[in-house]
Amino acid sequence: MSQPLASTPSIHFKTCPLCEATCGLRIEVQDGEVVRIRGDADDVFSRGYVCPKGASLKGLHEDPDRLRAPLLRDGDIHRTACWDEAFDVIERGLMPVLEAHGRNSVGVYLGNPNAHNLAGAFYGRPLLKGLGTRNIYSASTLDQIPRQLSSGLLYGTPGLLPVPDIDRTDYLLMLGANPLESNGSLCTAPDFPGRLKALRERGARLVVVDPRRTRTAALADEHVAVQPGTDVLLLLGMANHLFARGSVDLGAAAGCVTGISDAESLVRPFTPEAVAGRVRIDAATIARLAEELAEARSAAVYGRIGTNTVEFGTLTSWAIDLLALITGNLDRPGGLMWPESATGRASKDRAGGRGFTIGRWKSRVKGMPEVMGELPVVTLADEIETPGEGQIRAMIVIGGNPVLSAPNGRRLDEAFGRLDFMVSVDPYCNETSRHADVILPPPSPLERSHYDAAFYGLSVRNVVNYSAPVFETDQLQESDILGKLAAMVMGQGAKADPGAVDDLLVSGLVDMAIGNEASPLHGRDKDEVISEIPDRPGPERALDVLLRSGPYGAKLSLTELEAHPHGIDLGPLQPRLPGALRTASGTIELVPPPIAADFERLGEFLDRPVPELVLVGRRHVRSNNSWMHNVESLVRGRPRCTLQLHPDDAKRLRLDDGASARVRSRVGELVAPVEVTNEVRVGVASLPHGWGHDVEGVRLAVASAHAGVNSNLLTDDEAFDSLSGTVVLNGIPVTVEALAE
Ligand SMILES: Nc1nc2c(c(=O)[nH]1)N[C@H]1C(S)=C(S)[C@@H](COP(=O)(O)OP(=O)(O)OC[C@H]3O[C@@H](n4cnc5c(=O)[nH]c(N)nc54)[C@H](O)[C@@H]3O)O[C@H]1N2
Ligand SMILES: Nc1nc2c(c(=O)[nH]1)N[C@H]1C(S)=C(S)[C@@H](COP(=O)(O)OP(=O)(O)OC[C@H]3O[C@@H](n4cnc5c(=O)[nH]c(N)nc54)[C@H](O)[C@@H]3O)O[C@H]1N2
Ligand code: SF4
Ligand SMILES: [Mo]
Repeated sequence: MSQPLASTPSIHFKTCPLCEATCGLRIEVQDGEVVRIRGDADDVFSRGYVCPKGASLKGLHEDPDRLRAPLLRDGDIHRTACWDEAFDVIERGLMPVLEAHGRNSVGVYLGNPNAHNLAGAFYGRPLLKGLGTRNIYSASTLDQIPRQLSSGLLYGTPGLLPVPDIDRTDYLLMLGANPLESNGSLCTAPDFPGRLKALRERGARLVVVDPRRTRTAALADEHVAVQPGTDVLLLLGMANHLFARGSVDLGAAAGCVTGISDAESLVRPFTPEAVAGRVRIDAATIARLAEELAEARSAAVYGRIGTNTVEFGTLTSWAIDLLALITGNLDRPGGLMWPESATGRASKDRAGGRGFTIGRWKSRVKGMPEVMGELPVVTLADEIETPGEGQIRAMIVIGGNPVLSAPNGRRLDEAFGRLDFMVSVDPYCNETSRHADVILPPPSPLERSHYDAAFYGLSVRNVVNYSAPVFETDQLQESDILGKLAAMVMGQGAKADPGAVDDLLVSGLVDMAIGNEASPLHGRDKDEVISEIPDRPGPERALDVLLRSGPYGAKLSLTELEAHPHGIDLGPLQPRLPGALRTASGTIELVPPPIAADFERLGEFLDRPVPELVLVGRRHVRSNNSWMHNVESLVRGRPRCTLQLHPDDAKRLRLDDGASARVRSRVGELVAPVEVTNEVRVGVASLPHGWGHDVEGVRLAVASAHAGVNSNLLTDDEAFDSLSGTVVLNGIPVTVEALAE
């Protein structure tokens, strides 16, 4: 079992890996057990903030249902096995599928936790490369791909995601985000709630656009209750108004933009008056919001899930950047800015590159274009169900629970049940992994090291923080699990040594560093560089190479980070135009052809009648997508998986608070308890996702007792943003009726 690394009692500092906020935790350990978890008051970024999830890592670590050893399917049940046996079963089950049916016959699904651990950062790619399949799916097409795609098109690389500079802004227009529950996303800002309060205290203005009066909206100066799915029209109405008034000012971006007059022509039909009825916000408000944005000393526009997982997700994201640009707020302190991640590639300050393309290949059944090397989850069930060459017959699911998190969950559940072979890398036997022939469990967050490689690239300050494991474990580290799977699919057999993948990884990264003229390691002797990297197993060496060769390489290394357990603050965000641009022209290409083409869909959308009732999601600070419901302290209290309805809708539907309602959509139906509340606007119902734990075969004692229902039985796998393939999770037309006794 677990043992403390240091003698007891001891204090450990660790970055919380559960969400994007990267809070520093102070963990007190005695006799091999966690005594207390608090926020680390000395953390350079989070300064003591912690939410209930971070504080409950003890419960997660000690959860008896959290798997400590692999599980193997034995008929309808799973039995515990040793690691060697588990890899033997994978060798015998997976390799024949690859050999008989080719590389594309094995599909991969990567879930959200991959973005939150070093194994996902470094070992996913070798595994995917080794597999050579085009059937790669991830939670990204249930989430942020529209934002990445719009950045790819505008700036030449999907890695250049601008974030709102919330600590310095004078005006924040926030759409479809609820950081008081989510703690922020694509905008890493620990203590987001505190930062919003500080924003208001310094006299800046906060406007929240959301069909629900969330806790974030309640904190704002103004709440604008938009019709779900229509933010694109609201934003275009605002841009139209500014163009028409002639108050367009590109600020720092002037001189690095092409296509501004094309953009002006594209938005010309979308006057505030033309869009008002569809967005259900009056034209005067739309015009006023635009003027406020333009007149503020600095202003940022920030959109998240409610603007990404909608029918026009990519265009909404584009319109957000357009507004920032034409109000002079792109790349300006207090506006939208680009972080400079310490593990990013050091680059010479020279604009231009190869640009960004999508659709290099298409999905087999529906011909959906690849974006960033992956195919949309909305078509995963098609690829499993439809016979023919390239049909998916086996799946590897890593840190994902698509049965609960992806649209049309029932169909996907059945599709997984039909696979010839399935591997899950997951700490739980849950709704998805219960279909697996083999479940390989990674250790708990307290038993692994951590560095937020993904989220320091989306952060409101440039920071770094590395934390060592709190406890040792005799489980395989996730990097070894993925490294071993990578070696196996490359044909090295079940006894393959994952360490060989480490060496390959480090060698490749050193080659890149030496070859990059902007890197501090440029031109150095390879063996010499490798000999300077402390020899450690797992992802640490790779992380060290990236730190040493990155934009702050002259002053950073893993050793340096280890000497600073509360993190190192590298300062506020800095302007990066034009050097950061990677488009072929070296400019911001404001109207790339796919964006222009997508405007053709908008006409029909503008004229479409508003449905009587649409469903949106919601998050709660004690929940984390589908997987933290087995921690008692987080699910205690009133059930949270309720169907929120506005009192007028409840009355019309003859539903009282607490009644059971049947909800139907095009693809499915469910029964949920009704919560009548003014929090949602008329015509909008809300149900959180990630629930529905009462299915056969899961090992989730606590979660099953607080089961809730799976809202993704209602979301539709034929409703997606056609540019990015990202599913519509918000604004699903539904009907609701009282459950007949
Ligand atoms: N506690 C907790 N934290 C989390 C998570 C969690 O599950 N629980 N999940 C993490 C993940 S994976 C992510 S991606 C982030 C997401 O972070 P956020 O985007 O901040 O998450 P949500 O709370 O879902 O906020 C989305 C808001 O959009 C609103 N909305 C719905 N439809 C529309 C629309 O059409 N227009 C507008 N303007 N608003 C709309 C919803 O009412 C909701 O308030 O949170 C992360 N943090
Ligand atoms: N209706 C609706 N659906 C949604 C959303 C919504 O707002 N509304 N949000 C969408 C969003 S933004 C996202 S990101 C997706 C998330 O979709 P997924 O990533 O598919 O789902 P999660 O619930 O995050 O599941 C994470 C899985 O990883 C496991 N896990 C936890 N820690 C680790 C680890 O360290 N390593 C490994 N290997 N596994 C681990 C958990 O046990 C769980 O099985 O859901 C999407 N689905
Ligand atoms: S806000 Fe996120 S990072 Fe911070 S303690 Fe909570 S779950 Fe962890
Ligand atoms: Mo997400």
